[in-house]
Amino acid sequence: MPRKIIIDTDPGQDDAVALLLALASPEDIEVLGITCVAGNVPLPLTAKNARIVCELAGRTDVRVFAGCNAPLRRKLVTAEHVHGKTGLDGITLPDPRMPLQDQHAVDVIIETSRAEADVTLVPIGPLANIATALTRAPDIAGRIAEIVIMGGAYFQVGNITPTAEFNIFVDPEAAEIVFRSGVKLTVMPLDVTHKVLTTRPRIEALRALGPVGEVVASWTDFFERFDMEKYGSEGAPLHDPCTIAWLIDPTLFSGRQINVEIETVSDLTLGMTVADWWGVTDRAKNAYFVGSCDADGFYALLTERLARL
Ligand SMILES: [Ca+2]
Repeated sequence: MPRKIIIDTDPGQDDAVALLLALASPEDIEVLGITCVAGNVPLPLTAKNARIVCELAGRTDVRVFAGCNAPLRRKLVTAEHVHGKTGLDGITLPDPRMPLQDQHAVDVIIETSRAEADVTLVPIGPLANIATALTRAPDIAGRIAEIVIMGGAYFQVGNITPTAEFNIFVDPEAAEIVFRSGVKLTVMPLDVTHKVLTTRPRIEALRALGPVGEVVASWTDFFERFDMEKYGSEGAPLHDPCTIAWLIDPTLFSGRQINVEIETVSDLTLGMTVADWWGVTDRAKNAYFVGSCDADGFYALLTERLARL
């Protein structure tokens, strides 16, 4: 039976690859809906980009919803410096023709979690939609099968500040609500995504797939310039697709069940995921925090699945 998921997203080129991987994998994943949030770029663009990606995948049947246009209590911070002005810079794709659904993303998350047994939420942007749903409808915490998050960092520390990863930094109060919700959590922090690098051979294999692979390669070509300059590595991390790859084949990844708390007060370390990797506190373990990945296996899976589109 495929896992029923809602992808909560702020596309973003790496979000787009995560969406494509999910939509290309119907035997493993049933996408009940795509809920959009403000993050990498403002909400009107993330809601547009999600539909561009659905149309690229030939999946105009998937329903796309807009959600929170700002973090719970803070001004939105965006990341055009990484993703470009549109969020999907690197190649120009047609404007979407499929409609944005009328319903608010938060209502969709609540209604779907109540209606379906065992829904998995996959947030790959800031956590405003998920936190708002959990706050407004606390009963859904006991019904959600799992939340699989791209966010946070411990050994890699931070990417938007010296100590914080972007998704958590943008909305630390929302992250705190999610990490304290009691729902089963799996977290893909920078510690793992920085091991999933867009090396030349991996990207050329994707580019050779045809039109969809060429689009993906154009996206990674665009954002890896920024990351390679920043990190001096061979290729850039491909963050968000780690969540979907984990749902398809968890044996590619390994991590630890640990306590993770979110810093919401300090100016210096705001949005830090304080991860008790070494078990030095007796705080309750609340998250499976992933630390490593078979990167070649990840790219083999991604290439095999995107070849279907
Ligand atoms: Ca994202």
